[in-house]
Amino acid sequence: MQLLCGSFKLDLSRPKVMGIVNVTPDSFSDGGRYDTFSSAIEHAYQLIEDGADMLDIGGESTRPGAAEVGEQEELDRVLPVIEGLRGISVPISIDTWKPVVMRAAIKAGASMVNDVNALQADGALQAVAATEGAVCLMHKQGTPQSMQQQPDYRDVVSEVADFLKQRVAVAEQAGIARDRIVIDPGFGFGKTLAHNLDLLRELQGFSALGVPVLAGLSRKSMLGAVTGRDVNERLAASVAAAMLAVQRGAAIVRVHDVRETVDALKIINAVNEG
Ligand code: 7PJ
Repeated sequence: MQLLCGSFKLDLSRPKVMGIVNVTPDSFSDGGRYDTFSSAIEHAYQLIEDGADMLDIGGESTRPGAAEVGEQEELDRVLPVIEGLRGISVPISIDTWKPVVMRAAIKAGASMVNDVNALQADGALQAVAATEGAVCLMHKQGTPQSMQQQPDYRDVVSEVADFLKQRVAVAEQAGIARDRIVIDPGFGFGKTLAHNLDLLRELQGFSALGVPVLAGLSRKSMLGAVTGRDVNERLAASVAAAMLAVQRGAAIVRVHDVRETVDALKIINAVNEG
């Protein structure tokens, strides 16, 4: 399977690693805008050196309980970073649900939109359809502000799959070809630990929708709930979860710890291809 991603063609016959680059001011330092910019650029180059196949750049935290960021603030954060990375060897994905940010980011050089809102905002389908970029359609229940308050499903696996199937159809109708679309069950987005574990256990079924599956489990609270570890001590759990996702068909894993994930994937690839 191949993913068309602007001028890139991603070969998904082997799982790919998407490295996370947050362009959000560090609340523990008093660094200004330039600090935020330069540490994001530095981090991006490090992730490429570590073996990232693509980068996911985000200017608004979508973690549970996080505050929304204004459109202009988000643009001011991410555009200089995307422009600053022009010419890098891997595709850049923009993590946003805002159509204005999607359009500007693609114009600045991004070739994929990673939307936790699955292009449901007004104008989002059109923003992606008007480009050659790829898109990741993610499931969530509720908003980042409220989603962990009371996640509720009859059958989480089939409800998430039905939603994604419908969003793929809507995206195709809007003119986004199937070979530009990725789906993601949205671990941690309006899900209890049990829901997240069900989704990971049954992840293979999502491949039946006929588009590549992306899994984002890195450092998430579900891993903390299982291990009792703080967010910065979830490396082993994150790598284990990413490998479980890959073994269940995930084509792309979205991770913070690229180097370690790439090493682990090399073992899987060696065994599978040996
Ligand atoms: C995800 C994401 C995810 C996709 C975030 C975090 C929260 N995009 N953006 N999938 N998670 N596609 O990284 O903990 O799981 S932000």
